[in-house]
Amino acid sequence: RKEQLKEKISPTVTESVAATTKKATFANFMARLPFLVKNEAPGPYRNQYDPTELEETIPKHTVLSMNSVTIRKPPHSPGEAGRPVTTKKEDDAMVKSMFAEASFNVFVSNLISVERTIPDLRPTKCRTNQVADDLPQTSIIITFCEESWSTLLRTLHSIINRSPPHLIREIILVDDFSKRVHLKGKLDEYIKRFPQVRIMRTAKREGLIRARMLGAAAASGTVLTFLDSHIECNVGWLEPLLDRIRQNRTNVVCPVIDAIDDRTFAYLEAQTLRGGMDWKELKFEWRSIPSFQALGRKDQSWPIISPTMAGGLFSIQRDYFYELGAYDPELFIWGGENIEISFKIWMCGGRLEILPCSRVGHVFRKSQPYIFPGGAFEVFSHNTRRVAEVWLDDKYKKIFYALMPEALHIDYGNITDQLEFRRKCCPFKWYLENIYPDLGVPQINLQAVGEIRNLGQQDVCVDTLGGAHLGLWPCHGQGEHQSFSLDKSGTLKSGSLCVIREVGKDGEVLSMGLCKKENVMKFQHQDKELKELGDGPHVLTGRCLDITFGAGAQKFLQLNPCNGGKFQQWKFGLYL
Ligand code: LR7
Ligand code: MN
Repeated sequence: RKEQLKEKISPTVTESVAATTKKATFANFMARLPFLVKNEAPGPYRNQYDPTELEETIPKHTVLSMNSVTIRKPPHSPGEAGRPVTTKKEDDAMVKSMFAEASFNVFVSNLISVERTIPDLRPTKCRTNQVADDLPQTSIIITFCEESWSTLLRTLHSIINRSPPHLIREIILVDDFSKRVHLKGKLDEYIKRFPQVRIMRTAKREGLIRARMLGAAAASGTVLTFLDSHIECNVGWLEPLLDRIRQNRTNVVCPVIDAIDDRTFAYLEAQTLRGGMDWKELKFEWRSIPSFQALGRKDQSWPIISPTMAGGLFSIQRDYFYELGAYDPELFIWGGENIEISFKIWMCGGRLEILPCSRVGHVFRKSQPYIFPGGAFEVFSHNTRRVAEVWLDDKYKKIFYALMPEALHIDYGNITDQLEFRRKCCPFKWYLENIYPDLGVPQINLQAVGEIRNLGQQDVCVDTLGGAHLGLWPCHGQGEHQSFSLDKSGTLKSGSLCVIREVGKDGEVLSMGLCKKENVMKFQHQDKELKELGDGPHVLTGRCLDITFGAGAQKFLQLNPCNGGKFQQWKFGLYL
C-alpha cells in the first residue's frame, strides 16, 4: 500500500530502482557539451547518487554527521511527499490572518515537518549521471527579512539533510534587519545544533543585494551558493552545481526551481524552462527552450543555457564572483540584480546555465511581506534604470525608456564605477546576437518621451494638470502629469490619453481625452517647434504650440501662428 502510494505521488521513485540495473555512466558528459564553451578535462568520476537510496533514506547519514537532532514525525505528518495540505473551515480566520504575515500560508507551513519528504522530480538520467570526486566546497548564503519560522527552518533542514556534509563549508544566514522576535534569540538558540550554520545581522536594512554581499564577504568556500529563505532543496541538488563549476570556473549555475504552492505548500514540478526577459521593466520571465537549443541537448538531464537567471538560487565560484565585480552595491532592497548579474556573466566571458538534475523548491508568492523604504516602484525603477544605463547600448536603452518613460524621472545615482567595469565586456548587441537571438527587439513607434520643456521660459513644462485642460506648470522632473510621448505619426499622449482639441464657449482649448481619430491632434516636431498638422499627412496649418501671456503673470498653452519665437520652442526629455 505504501509502495502504491509512493508510486502515485512520485512515479520517479520506481524509475530510480529500475535504473540501478542499467549502470549508466556519464564520463563523456563534458566532451559532448553544447556550443560555446571550452571546458577543462573531466576528472575522476564516481557515482555520487546512489540510485538505490530512496528519498527517505538519504537524510540519515547527513543528519548523523551533522549532530543534528533527528526530528520525529507523527505517522501521518501533513505535507509529506510534497502533498498539498488542506485546512478545516474553522481555521479559515487563522489561515487568513497568518497569510498576511508572509504572503503565503504560514498556518499550513507550520503544520508541515521541517524535515518533510518531497518527490524526487529529477529526470531519470540524473540518478546515474556521475560527478567528480573532488568537488569544490561551497559556502551557502541565505539572506532574509522577516522570514517565517517554519519556512526558514525547513530551508535549513532541507539543505543539511540533502547535501553531502563535506561539500558544505558553512551556511551563512544574513538577517537583513528583521524585526520579528523569533528571528533573534530563538533562532540563535536553534542553530546551535548545526555547527556549520552562522548568523550575521545587518546594522540597518540593506536589501537583499547588499545583504548577500555582506554574506559573501564573510564566506570562505571556493564556491558561493545563494539561496532564498523559503525553499526546500531536493535530492542531489548540490553535486551537479558544484560539478559544473569544477569543470569550468566561469560557469554560473542555477537549479531548476520547482514551485511550493503558496496556499497548500504542495511541492510541484516546474516545467523545464530557461530564463528570459521582458523589455518592459527589464523583468525576468520564464521562457520555453527554443528548438535550436533543445537540439543540442542529448537528454533531459543536460544543462540548459539560459540568457538570464531568476536571481535567488545559484552557485558561482567565489573568486569569479568578485572578478565580475559582484553586484552593483547601489542596487537597493529588491530587484534588478538578477538581470544585472545575468548580463554581466554573459557579456564578460562567463556562462549561465540551469541544471535539470539540481532541483530546489521555492515558495512563489504574489507580493512581498516587508516594506520597501522609499516605495516599491521607486526602488525597483532605480535598480532597473541603473542596470539599463550600465548594460544596454544606447539604442536598446532608448527602447527601455520608450516602454517605461516613468523611469526617466527616477534618480539612479552615480554609475561611473559600473561603466568603468563594463568597458572590458562585450556590447549588448553581442549578447543579443549570440546568447539571446530569439528575444526580438520591439519596434518603437515613438519619436520622443518625457517632459516637454519650453525653451523661452525657465523651468516651464507642459502639464496635464491632472485631467483638466492642458496647461503649463513649473517643471518638477517627477514625470506623472508632465510625462508625454510623441509617436511617429505626431500623436501626443500622456498615459493612455491623447492631446485633443475642443471648441467650447471660451473658444478652442487643448485637453486630454480618448484617442479617437476625429479629435486627436497631430504635431510635427521640427526645429524645436510643435507644428499643428491638419487633415492628411504633412499638411501644416501654420499654427504652433505656444505660450500666451495673460493679465499678470498668467500663462496659457495655446496654438498661435508659427513665428519661430522662443516661446514656440520645446524640448522633450528624451529623443528616441
Ligand atoms: O530587503 C530585503 N532583504 C532580504 O534579505 C528583501 C528580501 N530579502 C530576502 C528575502 O527574505 C528572500 O529570502 O531576499 C530573498 C528574496 O526575496 P523574496 O523572496 O521576497 O522575493 P522573490 O522570491 O520574488 O525574489 C526574486 O527576485 C528577487 C529580485 O531582486 C531576487 O532575485 C530573488 O533572489 C528572487 N528569488 C528567486 O529567484 C526565487 C525564484 C523566484 C522566481 C522566479
Ligand atoms: Mn522568494
